[in-house]
Amino acid sequence: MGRLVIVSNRAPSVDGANDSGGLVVALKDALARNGGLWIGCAPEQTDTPAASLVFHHRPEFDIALFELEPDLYRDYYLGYSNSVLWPALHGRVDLIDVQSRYATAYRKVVRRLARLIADEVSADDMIWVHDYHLIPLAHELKALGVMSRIGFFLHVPLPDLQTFKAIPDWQDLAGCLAEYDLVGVQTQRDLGHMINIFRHILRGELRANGNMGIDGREVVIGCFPISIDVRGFRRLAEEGSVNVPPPALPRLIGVDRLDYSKGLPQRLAGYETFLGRYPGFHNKVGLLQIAPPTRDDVEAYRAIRSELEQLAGRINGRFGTVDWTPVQYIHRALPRDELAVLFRLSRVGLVTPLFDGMNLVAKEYVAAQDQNDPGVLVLSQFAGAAEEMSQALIVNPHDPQDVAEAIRTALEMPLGERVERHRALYVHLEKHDIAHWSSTFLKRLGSVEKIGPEWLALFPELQVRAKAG
Ligand code: ADQ
Repeated sequence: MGRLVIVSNRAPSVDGANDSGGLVVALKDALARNGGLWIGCAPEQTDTPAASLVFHHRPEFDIALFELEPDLYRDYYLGYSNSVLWPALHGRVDLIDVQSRYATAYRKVVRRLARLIADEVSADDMIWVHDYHLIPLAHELKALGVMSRIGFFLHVPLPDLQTFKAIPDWQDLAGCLAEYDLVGVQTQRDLGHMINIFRHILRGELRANGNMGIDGREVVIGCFPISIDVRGFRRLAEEGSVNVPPPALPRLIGVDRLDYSKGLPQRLAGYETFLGRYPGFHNKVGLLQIAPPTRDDVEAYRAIRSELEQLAGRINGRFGTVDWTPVQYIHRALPRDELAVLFRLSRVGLVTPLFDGMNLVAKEYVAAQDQNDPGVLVLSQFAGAAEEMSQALIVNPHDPQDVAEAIRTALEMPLGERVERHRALYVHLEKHDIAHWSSTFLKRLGSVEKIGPEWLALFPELQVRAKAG
């Protein structure tokens, strides 16, 4: 049996320092089983990148880093990945910044990476590629004769056909996506979009078994909602909050990367409407918004930062008093254990993205709650998580009145209803945690029909680079 090979833009750190939560937790066991390998970009760029992968050994798996020149990395990562694909996939076609050097860099990086991987993998290894930074990888690997099963998971949304077509290389990109043996997305919503994209752009046919027939091949597609280590996060919140006093006023909390897809200005507008409409809550509630800046080198991200600062200042100026600051705004990332405690001690979790693949904060907020006195989740209908979490208060984040009413409902919700809603959400999450997500995806990928190594032996010409396992 071959190895599991994970490929993502960013690899886990070599010393395990950033393991907590997220993908590493999900994949550690599967990687450890067969001497797995995780391939990702080196954290630092260099003018003289190594001509091969740079290996580091960890007890559970190996990490192989590929090095890139600073200019190439910038055009591939900040350029094509985050100034073309990210806005397009999040429906913000107005923010797409088309530069031909971005697309060139993207394809160059993926092609270079494919060559490094092809030298490393065997036909019976299973390759799992993550996210929009690396969409053409299967195409490049197959061109090099790699025979392994290759799966892809898109963490962000897949938009509808018309929005997808705003990406300058849309036909090409759809073709690249269809070269994977398995393509996974977060939600039924995105699965529907994928079927439409394959149908209209590639003349794909939906088969009775749910797969797509494209160009004489069968592409397995599926919806695999990502989750968190639910029990682990609950423990973190429980243990961390012993002896921590609750906040002086009931707290609303928002935790997000500072990104235009997260709907932060709209959230503040909803809170402002709430305060304007319900003066009885003045001095009786506070909003804590934690939003560390990301991708600061991209103009759209600088703009959202100053917009948010202005809005928070306006609300505090309009409603604040000497003793009361309605919005507390922190620009830093906080350690996971601190976040878990803050979630547990907040009466309302505000998760109101305009478009989000899943949104793990929604799941972390629920996992962190005290089941005997839980808080209430206010969740955008446009977060992937809304498909699974219908017991949250579902809102339209574009409508400040709707958000304001949900905040009031959440603050006034009786204990019995809070407990009931939370129980339903928690029971679902506990069953559908991150381990469930990764094992479902890998089982599906493992069951994809491929030519086995015994057949390869009979056709040596197929083994261009498929070294014996
Ligand atoms: P993101 O957009 O980064 O990821 P989200 O799911 O909201 O995703 O959060 C990711 C993690 O970052 C969470 O664990 C959260 O606690 C942490 N985080 C956010 N803000 C933080 C802060 N201020 N301090 C510390 N930690 C913070 C993409 C997609 C999502 C999808 C995930 C996983 O955009 O839709 O859910 O991948 O697939």
